[in-house]
Amino acid sequence: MSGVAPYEMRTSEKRLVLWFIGIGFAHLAVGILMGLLQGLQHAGIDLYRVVPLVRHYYQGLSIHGVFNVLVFTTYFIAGFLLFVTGYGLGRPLPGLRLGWVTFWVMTAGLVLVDWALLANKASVLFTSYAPLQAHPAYYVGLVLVVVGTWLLLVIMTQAYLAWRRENPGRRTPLITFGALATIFMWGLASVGIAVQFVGLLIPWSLGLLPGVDPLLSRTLFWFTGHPIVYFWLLPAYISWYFMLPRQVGGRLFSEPLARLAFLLFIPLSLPVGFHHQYLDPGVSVGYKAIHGLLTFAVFMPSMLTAFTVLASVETGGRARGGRGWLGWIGRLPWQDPSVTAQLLAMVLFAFGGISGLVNASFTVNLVVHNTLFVPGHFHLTVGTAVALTFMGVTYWLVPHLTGRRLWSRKAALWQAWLWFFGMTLMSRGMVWAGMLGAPRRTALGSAPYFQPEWTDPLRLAAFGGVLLTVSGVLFFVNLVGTLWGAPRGVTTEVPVAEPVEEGRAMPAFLDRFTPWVTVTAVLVAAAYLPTLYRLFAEMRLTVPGLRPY
Ligand code: HAS
Ligand code: CU
Repeated sequence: MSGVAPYEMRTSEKRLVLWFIGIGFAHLAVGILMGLLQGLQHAGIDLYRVVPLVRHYYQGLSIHGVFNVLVFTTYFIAGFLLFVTGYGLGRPLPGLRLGWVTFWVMTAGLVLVDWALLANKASVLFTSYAPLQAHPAYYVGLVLVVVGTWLLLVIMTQAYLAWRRENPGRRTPLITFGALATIFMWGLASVGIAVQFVGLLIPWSLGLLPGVDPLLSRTLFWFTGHPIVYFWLLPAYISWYFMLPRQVGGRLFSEPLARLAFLLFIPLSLPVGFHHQYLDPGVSVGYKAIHGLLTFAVFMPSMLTAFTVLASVETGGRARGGRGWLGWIGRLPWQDPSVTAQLLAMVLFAFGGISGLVNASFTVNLVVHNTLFVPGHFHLTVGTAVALTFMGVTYWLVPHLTGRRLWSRKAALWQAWLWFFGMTLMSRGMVWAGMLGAPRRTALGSAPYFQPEWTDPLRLAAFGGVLLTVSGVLFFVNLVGTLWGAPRGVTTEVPVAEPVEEGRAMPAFLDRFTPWVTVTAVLVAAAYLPTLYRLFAEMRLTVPGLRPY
């Protein structure tokens, strides 16, 4: 039996979760505003002189990337994983005090990051691409945020082991199982940037190293930089697999398939980082090809997800009276904004996945690499599958945590649809411009080489960006209204789905992490060690830091 008994978290735990989520969304609000400025700049409307917060496109782009994909995601995920771990295990978290320590370590780091970005001392984009050089405070701040995620790993492991001792022989409750797979994968993945920041970037920015080796720095970055996308995605999958089916009145279609998908992400997320470096010199073609093949392997657990989640949602549509091949879709509770946001997030994720395959294909990557095609891809994945799902989750989670009603259901529904249409137009524009050769990470609106055929796609993208901004405003007004203005005393249930076949026999390795973590270590060593060994052996710390903006 993998079901979850209703459990009421302690107020202190709820407060911690709320703080994580609140700080995450506050950063997203600023990040979205920066996105609007970029979109308009591309379409020839330059507002950087008007908005006093930022000086130029590259500062705005750095804030946009860091706030949206590093700060918002990490903070929301920290709150959400703590929540599902405690709720799923049905017991108080043993490490609540450590939870607050985690929060303060991360937030101390965040203050440094915010300062450096807003003071234009860290306009190095979210990838920290050396030889662009930031103020040391920026790198130290990000390291503290990562240390925070390791403390989270400690808390969740403690909670899990305590639960195992109390419940010998029971299967790990599904939501907690998903959270553990996420954090174990991240624990392994984060080693790359830890080495990069502590070993290279911090001493270099402090002047303790004569220069930096850009290739080594990038390789360490992508060691973490690819799996980080699954650190963002898997919490959304926790909701799609184990919560959404309940919200639509259905059940999880297959428990073993769901567990298998989460477990496969542990070994397959990591050994694929070279698909970001197909065009980098200094990594052998053979290893690039191996990472390319493994990228097609990590595509698979998402295909399993597409099948299992769709089948689960279908059980809901049919239970609500849906008939025929597609009739069940109309019967889904589309008036529930939490459901609508997540279903729309899935629809766009299908296109995000397809564009990922384009990127992943070794030779086709030549055409799209460093063009706007890539931002077109990741606004469908992290910008929609993840962000819109987190917003959908917020529509029940914040009412649950605060005991207040959602301030406006109608505004939430508008928000979800506007995000969907806005992102459809924006990413279509970006993908189109990218295929016409428009570069990414570039202030195109003032580029002397601007091509006339980029005008239409960039206008389309900017229009989509305006719709997204309106959607963002609706979201934040609703969030603030729910936190401070909505009626109190309302109970909101935590949706936890039961599998179609409860208690069905299942191989033990589908409820164990150690074998999967071991396989990961072997696979990663085979895929990375020879290249890393050579790069370290041939390391040349000669390139000086650049601060062009
Ligand atoms: Fe990616 C670049 C390949 C997934 C994010 N990716 C990026 C960058 C980001 C990013 C941020 O191989 C840019 C980094 C930078 O700044 O340079 N990506 C892939 C592949 C996948 C993939 C193969 N990416 C993601 C996810 C992300 C993300 C997830 C964030 C969360 N990506 C690449 C490559 C590059 C890259 C190259 C480098 C490009 C370059 O040249 O620089 C796969 O994991 C995708 C698998 C997804 C699927 C879709 C499954 C669909 C589902 C929904 C089903 C529901 C339906 C509707 C149909 C197979 C689960 C139901 C609805 C009803 C109404 C009933
Ligand atoms: Cu990747």
